[in-house]
Amino acid sequence: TWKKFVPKPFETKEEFQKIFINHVETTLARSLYNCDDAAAFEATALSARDKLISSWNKTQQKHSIRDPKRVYYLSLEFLMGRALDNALLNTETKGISEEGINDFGFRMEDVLDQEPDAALGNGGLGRLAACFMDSLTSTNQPGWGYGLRYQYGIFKQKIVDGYQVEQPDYWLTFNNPWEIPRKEISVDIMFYGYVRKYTDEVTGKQCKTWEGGDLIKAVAYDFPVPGYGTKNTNNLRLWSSVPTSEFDFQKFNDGDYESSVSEQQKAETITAVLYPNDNFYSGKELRLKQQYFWVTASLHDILRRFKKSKRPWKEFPDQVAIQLNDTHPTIAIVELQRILVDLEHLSWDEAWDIVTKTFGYTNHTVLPEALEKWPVDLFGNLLPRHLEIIYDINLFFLQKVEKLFPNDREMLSRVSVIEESNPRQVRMAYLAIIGSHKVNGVAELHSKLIQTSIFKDFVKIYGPDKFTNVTNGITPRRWLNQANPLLSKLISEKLGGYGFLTDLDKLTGLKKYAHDKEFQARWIEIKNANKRRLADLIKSQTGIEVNNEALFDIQVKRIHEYKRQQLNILGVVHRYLTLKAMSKEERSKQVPRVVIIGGKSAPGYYMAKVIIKLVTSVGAVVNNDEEIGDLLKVIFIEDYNVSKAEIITPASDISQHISTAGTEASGTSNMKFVLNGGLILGTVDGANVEITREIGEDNIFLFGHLAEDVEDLRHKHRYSQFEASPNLAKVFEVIESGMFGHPGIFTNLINSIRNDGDHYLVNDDFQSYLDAQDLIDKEFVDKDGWASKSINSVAGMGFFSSDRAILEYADSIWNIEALPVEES
Ligand code: 26W
Repeated sequence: TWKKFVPKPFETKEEFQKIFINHVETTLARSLYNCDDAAAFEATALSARDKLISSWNKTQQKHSIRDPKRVYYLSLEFLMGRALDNALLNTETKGISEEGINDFGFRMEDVLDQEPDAALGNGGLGRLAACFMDSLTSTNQPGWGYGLRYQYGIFKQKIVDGYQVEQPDYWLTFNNPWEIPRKEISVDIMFYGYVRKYTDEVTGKQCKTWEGGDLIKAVAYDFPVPGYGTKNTNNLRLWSSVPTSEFDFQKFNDGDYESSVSEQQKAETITAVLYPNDNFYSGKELRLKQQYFWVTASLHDILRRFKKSKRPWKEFPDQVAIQLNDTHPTIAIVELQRILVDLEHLSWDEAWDIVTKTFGYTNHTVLPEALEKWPVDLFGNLLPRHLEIIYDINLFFLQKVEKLFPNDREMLSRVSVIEESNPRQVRMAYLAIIGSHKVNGVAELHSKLIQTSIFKDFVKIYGPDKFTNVTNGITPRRWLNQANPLLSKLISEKLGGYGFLTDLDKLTGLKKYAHDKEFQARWIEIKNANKRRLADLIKSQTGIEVNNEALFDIQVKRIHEYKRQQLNILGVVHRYLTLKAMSKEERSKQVPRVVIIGGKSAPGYYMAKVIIKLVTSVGAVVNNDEEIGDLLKVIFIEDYNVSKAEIITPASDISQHISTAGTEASGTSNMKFVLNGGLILGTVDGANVEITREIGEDNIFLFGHLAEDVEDLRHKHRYSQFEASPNLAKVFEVIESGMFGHPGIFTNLINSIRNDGDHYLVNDDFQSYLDAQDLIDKEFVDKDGWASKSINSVAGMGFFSSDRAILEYADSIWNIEALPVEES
């Protein structure tokens, strides 16, 4: 029968080798004798992909038959990183495939290293989406991700002369074994055009239609998302723009063949490049085009699937939940309303009821400069009908507000979706709130802050139940099992297997070993091995050898003033001055430190680029000071990305999460570092607060002012003289003396603190920061004490699994249920 010819996904080393060779010889048209690491990567990936596609098919079939309610996660960013190691580990075939390729003379490490990162994101928001995809599958949720298939991911960072230089990340140079092009799944998307009124012949009603615009085609590419401990495989669908096959025949006939083709070529620019801003809004038309293009293609796909079920429209929210990852996909609310009213001819109220029951909105930032606002003219030109619908949504909303708060005109102008500024702007966050049934922040403190500050009026209008918190999480598959196989193995020995990878609360079982000397010794040995792995990376990238005994102090994240890498490096200068002032004898008693900083600045963010230059300049002096030697090294890690994070995260003794209180919505790398046995130096901000609650306040080094103090401090800065904390004054003095190169380079950075209001409270928190660092130096000397803190911390991290986060969303926002595909 036909079944005989269906190749079985491999389960043994020999089966793997057969499939591998088959891919080398037929798919790649090579032979084993002519197979380099790159080809070995491709063949291994294709073999793993075969396995995933088989479970992907089973999952999608089951979903088609059972037709459960599904969630669609709309995110403009998915920072997936590499996929091969993750796929092998999640399907529990890494062992056999490793043995398989070893026989052929390959080393797994080198093969895995061939894969380019899928870096389709900026930072926290994009990586969260990637962790959520892993957890959606691993907890068997019927859920898809929808995003854009950028041809260029986040730029690659080079350091030239101490400065950041950006290079394009064209990640699709070689075949991408993970993507399945679905050229047959395409949607035509319109831009510009005009709105036409007409009378419906049957009902006699006044209707509107949008027409006459430019058309661009969206084509689907599917990426299988493997889960751990499940037969389910979910789908991530990314859209790519291509010209429509339609042709401007007028131009063609006029003999202007070339320009009619080149017009069409412009289509491809829509998904060409990821915008590299993190937490900073810049109102570019192309960005709005990306948003509409992606949202519309995705909605079209979702509606097509719903229509197959032949259910009435009012059942749509029983079948479909759509989550908006920040405001970037907010036009989906308007587009769904447009489809239901203009094309499906539902009444406004029926349509709006469906819309609001369908959407949920997650806010990821309170920074005012990050909030999306589109100029009304730009918006109306590109999407004329959508702007009209926004006006109507706003009108009905304001009528409701007026009823609730008669005579409060201030309130009306405060909450209006249209900001009456010059130019007038559409406030996307307000639109997202009005069009959703739930709005959530990403950590307790953050959720409380948005309810009492930027969205305060909306809490009054809708009541508190519409607003909720879902604290972020991270996937323990990638961030423990994959990044730190040694620790994962040790834990599995103590807890009797790898069950903690799908039930992270099991980690509490480690508590009883926190003071066990033998266990501590193994724990420390693993930390040391991970530090050596990072030291090798540092050596190969910078040529600098670091002392493995030193305290590894790491801050890796996007460079941003609110994240305060400037506080870190100014503290390093203070440490350097302190060491220089010591006698030889005193110096020999100090704890050696390697300070590691990494991260990208947005290309147009001047101050962040100055901070990078200060870090590299301080490094250039300190690292070559023979008197200091191993006591202090300052390393800037070039091009921080997901695959480097997998090496960096397990290697920290201390990591820094030192944002000005109230500015970091959650942070997720804080969770990754603690899960890998590093301790935190942090402010009382974002998820640091909950981490403290879960692991105990003795296991974290907190410092600095609280969020509730920030407003008063900023106010004070405006009205009184700047008084530098004495230690900061000394640091400024040596920088200005030229100790780290021409001081003019750093003038604006120093001025932002000294003369321009110190918005991020660097001076206010400086001494408290130094005190916390002193405490760290003291405690690090007690190796066993440190190890027990580390073990107890890991034991308390169960809460921060992204599985927990996904189950909270599933329960309280999406109302969906797990649907596992059983073994067949
Ligand atoms: C429009 C420009 C823009 C681009 C990206 C504005 C805002 C963003 C993101 C929402 C910024 C972001 O990544 N926020 C981070 O989200 C993480 C996941 O929830 C949190 O852990 C971080 O604290 C937050 O900064």
